[in-house]
Amino acid sequence: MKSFNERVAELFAAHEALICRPNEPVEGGNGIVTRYKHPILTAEHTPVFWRYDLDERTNPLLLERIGMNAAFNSGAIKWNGKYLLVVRVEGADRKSFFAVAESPNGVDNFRFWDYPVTMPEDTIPATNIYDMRLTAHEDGWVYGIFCAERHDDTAPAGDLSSATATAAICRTKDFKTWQRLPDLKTRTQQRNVVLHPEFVNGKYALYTRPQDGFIDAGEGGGIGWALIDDITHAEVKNETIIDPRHYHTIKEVKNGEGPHPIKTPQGWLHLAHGVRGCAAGLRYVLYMYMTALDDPTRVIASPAGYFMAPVGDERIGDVSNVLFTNGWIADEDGKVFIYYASSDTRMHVATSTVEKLVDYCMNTPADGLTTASSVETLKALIDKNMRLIGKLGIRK
Ligand code: M1P
Repeated sequence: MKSFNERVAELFAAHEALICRPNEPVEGGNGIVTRYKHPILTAEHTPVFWRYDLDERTNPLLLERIGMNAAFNSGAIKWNGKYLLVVRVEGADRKSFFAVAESPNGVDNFRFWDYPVTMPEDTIPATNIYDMRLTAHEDGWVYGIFCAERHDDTAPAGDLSSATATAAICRTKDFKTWQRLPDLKTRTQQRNVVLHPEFVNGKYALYTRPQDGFIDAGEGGGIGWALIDDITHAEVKNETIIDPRHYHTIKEVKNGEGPHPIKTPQGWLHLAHGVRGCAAGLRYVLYMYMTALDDPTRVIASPAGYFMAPVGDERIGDVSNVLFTNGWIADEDGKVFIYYASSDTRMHVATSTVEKLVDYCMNTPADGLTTASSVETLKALIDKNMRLIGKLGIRK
C-alpha cells in the first residue's frame, strides 16, 4: 500500500511528464499550415494543486476536490521572450476563468502560472467570463477584451438559460494585475470584440460582432468596425460591417474576428471563425481575410471557404465540430503560431509564416457564391495545369 506522500509524488510526476512531453509537427498537410501531434493544453494540464487538497488530514483518500473540465479559447502574446496564453479554463462547475500559461518555444511545455487571474468586476458582476483577445496597443497598455455573460433578467420566470453577452474590457502591464474598464456600451449584444493595435484617425478601433441575442447573430450582419473616442468609457456610436455573412458559405449563420490582425507589408492579415448550421448542429471553422493598410475596413483579399476545419479527434468534445481561435503570435522571423481550440475542450497550435498566409489570402480564389462559379474557378485552374502537365511531360 502506497503512502499518501508517495501517491502525491506520483500525481506530480505524471503531471510533469504531461507538461514536458515534446510536441512534433504532423508531416504532410496542405503546405499552408502545419498542425502538431498533441494538444498543447487540456484540463489535465492545470496544476495538481488546483485540483487536489494535498493535506492528508483533510483529504486522506487523496480525491480530486475541484474538477477542471476544459482549457480552450486562449488569447496569445509574446511577452519577455515567452509565448503567453491567457487561457479560458472551465471548471467542472461550468464557470470559466482566465489563467496564464507560458511556454519557452510556443509549441510545448506550456505551464500554468500558480494562480488564476483575479479579474475585477464591472458595476454589474458577470456570472461567467471567457474568450479574451489580447492587444498590445500603441498606447503602451496590453488590453484584454472578453465576453461577460449575465442572466437575461427580462426572460420569463423559470427561464434559467437566457443570457446576455457584453464585451468587457481590461488592461494590464504585467498579466498579474488587471485593471477593469467599464463594459463596452453598444446598441446590441456583443461577443468576439477585438481591439485593433493602432490608433486610427487618433481613435481606438474595435472589431465588433453585433448580435440580436445571446446565440443568434440575427440582423447582425457580420464582423463590424467601430471607432471609440475614449477607451476608459468605450461606446460604439457608429458600426459598419466590414466582413459580411453570406448565404451558403462557411459563415452564413455567424462569424467573429479571432485575434487582432497581423500587420504585413501587403495589408492586415485577419483570422476569424465562421459558423454554419447542419443536421449535426453548428459547425465552426476558421477562415482568413485581408484588409488595406491605409484603410483597415477595406477588404482586399477574401479566400473562399475555410482555412482550418476540425479533423480527427478535434471533431469531438464538449461542443463537437468546433474550431475556434482568439490568439496567434507572429515572431520577428515571420513564423506564425496559430493557437486554436477544438470542440470547446482543448488547445492546439499550428504553425505557418506571414509569407505563406499572405500568399494563401492573395492567391486563393474568392467565393463566387454559386456552384456554377465554383466550377468555372476550378476549370480555370485545371486548364492552366493541363498545359503545364503537357509541357513538363508529367503522366497523369
Ligand atoms: O461553442 C462554440 C463557440 O460559441 C461561441 O462563439 P460565437 O460567439 O461565435 O457563437 C462562444 O461561446 C465561444 O466561446 C465558443 O467556443
